Amino acid sequence: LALLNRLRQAIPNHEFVLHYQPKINLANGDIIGAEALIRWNSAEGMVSPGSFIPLAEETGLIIPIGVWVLETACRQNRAWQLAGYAPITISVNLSSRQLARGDIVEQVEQVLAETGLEAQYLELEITESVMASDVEKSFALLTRLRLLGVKISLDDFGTGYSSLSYLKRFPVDTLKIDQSFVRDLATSQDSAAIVKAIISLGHNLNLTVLAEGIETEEQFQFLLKSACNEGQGYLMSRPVSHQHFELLLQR
Ligand code: G
Ligand code: G
Ligand code: MN
Ligand code: NA
Repeated sequence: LALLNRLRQAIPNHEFVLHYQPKINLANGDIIGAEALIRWNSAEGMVSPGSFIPLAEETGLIIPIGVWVLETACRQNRAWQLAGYAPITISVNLSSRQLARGDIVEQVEQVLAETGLEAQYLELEITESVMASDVEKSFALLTRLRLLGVKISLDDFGTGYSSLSYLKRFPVDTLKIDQSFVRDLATSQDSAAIVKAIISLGHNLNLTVLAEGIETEEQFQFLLKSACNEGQGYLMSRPVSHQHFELLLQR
């Protein structure tokens, strides 16, 4: 309860910040995007999203927090564009609860209008569990978001249990291969086979494929050879502050 009371105050107290992790074009190393990841700088120290996001989801606080994240991320991306950097896509994680509310399309439209960011430079990351909860409703909302021009990526892909027949007609642009498969690439033939299978599945469906959790040069080379399009992970960069990310854009 103490944590929950503090969490309620975190927005008014300006205790949240976003960190940004670059997404790289594996073939040429260009930064093509950034995933926004929330950090809570509470009076009692940093609290990891792994512990407060579930609480925020249970209590509904994820709704105002989600709006804050969306606004802050879009405003930051627009600021980088206005500063003259080559445009990148900003990716924001969405909880199923944010889709369940039903007004996510209006929220996104409003934030894009407010911040002046073009829809093509915003991507929403959802997990497979989102489509499992209410498929028809998720389909409808994601389709409307894509009509706005927003991109959709399927996060942690391979860990859920989505039917592959959904995927064929699911309104999605990118598959994000879950980091567990990437981590075990060198030691597990099964993981290597799964990664290759996801890449060819994605490409056959005309999707971009991104691998997350790349930590070693060996993993990087495997993914490059396997024609994975994009990558993200500590090998390239940890999630960093907006100031630090701007230094990465300058290189
Ligand atoms: O940022 P990592 O560093 O610790 O993130 C832990 C978990 O929290 C991940 O599953 C990530 O998707 C989730 N997360 C991080 N930021 C956000 C956010 O802004 N919104 C939601 N819904 N989840 C987030
Ligand atoms: O659930 P989602 O995929 O949105 O969460 C991304 C999480 O992965 C964040 O907690 C982020 O800090 C973490 N992360 C990003 N790159 C790496 C990496 O190379 N290795 C590990 N172990 N974690 C990573
Ligand atoms: Mn994510
Ligand atoms: Na993920």
